[in-house]
Amino acid sequence: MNIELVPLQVRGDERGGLIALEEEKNLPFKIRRVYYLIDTKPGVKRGFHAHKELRQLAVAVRGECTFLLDDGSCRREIKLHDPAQGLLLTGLVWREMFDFSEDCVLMVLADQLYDEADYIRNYDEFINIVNLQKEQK
Ligand code: T46
Repeated sequence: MNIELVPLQVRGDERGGLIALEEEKNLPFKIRRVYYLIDTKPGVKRGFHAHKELRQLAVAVRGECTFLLDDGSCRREIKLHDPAQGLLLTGLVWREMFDFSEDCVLMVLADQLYDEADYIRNYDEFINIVNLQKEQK
C-alpha cells in the first residue's frame, strides 16, 4: 500500500514547538493546495473516495481522527493524533475518515488544485480501476 507515516521534526525552543513543512524537503512534492477539516460532527464519517493522481500529506494538527485505507487488496486503519506525524497518501487508495475528536483539525497538503474529476467516489469503480492497473503491469 502506498502509505507512509512520516515523522516531522519538531523545532522550537523553550517558548514552544514549531513544525515546518517544506516542499521537496520533508514533503516529496510541490504544494499547490492546503485545506483543513474542522468541526467534524460526532459520529460522522468522511472521505469514501480515492484519487486518481493526487498526492497528499495529512496531519492532525490538533485532536485526532482515524483513517481507513484500502488499496483493493488490503485494508489498514491508522489513527492520527500527533502533529509531528504526517500521513502520506499517494497512489490509488480508498479512504474513509472517522472517530474525529471534537477539537480535531486535520490539515492536508496537496500537490494539485481541487479537481472533482480526480475523485473516484464509487467503490466498485475504484476496484475496477485497481484491477485494470494490475492487468497493465
Ligand atoms: C481527501 C480527504 C482527506 C473544495 O471546494 N476544495 C477543496 O480543496 C476540497 C478538498 C473540497 N472542496 C469542497 C467539496 C465539497 O463540497 O468541500 C466540500 C467537502 O469536500 P469532501 O466531501 O471531498 O471532503 P472529505 O472530508 O470527504 O474529503 C477531503 C478531500 O476532499 C479529499 O481529497 O483526501 O479530505
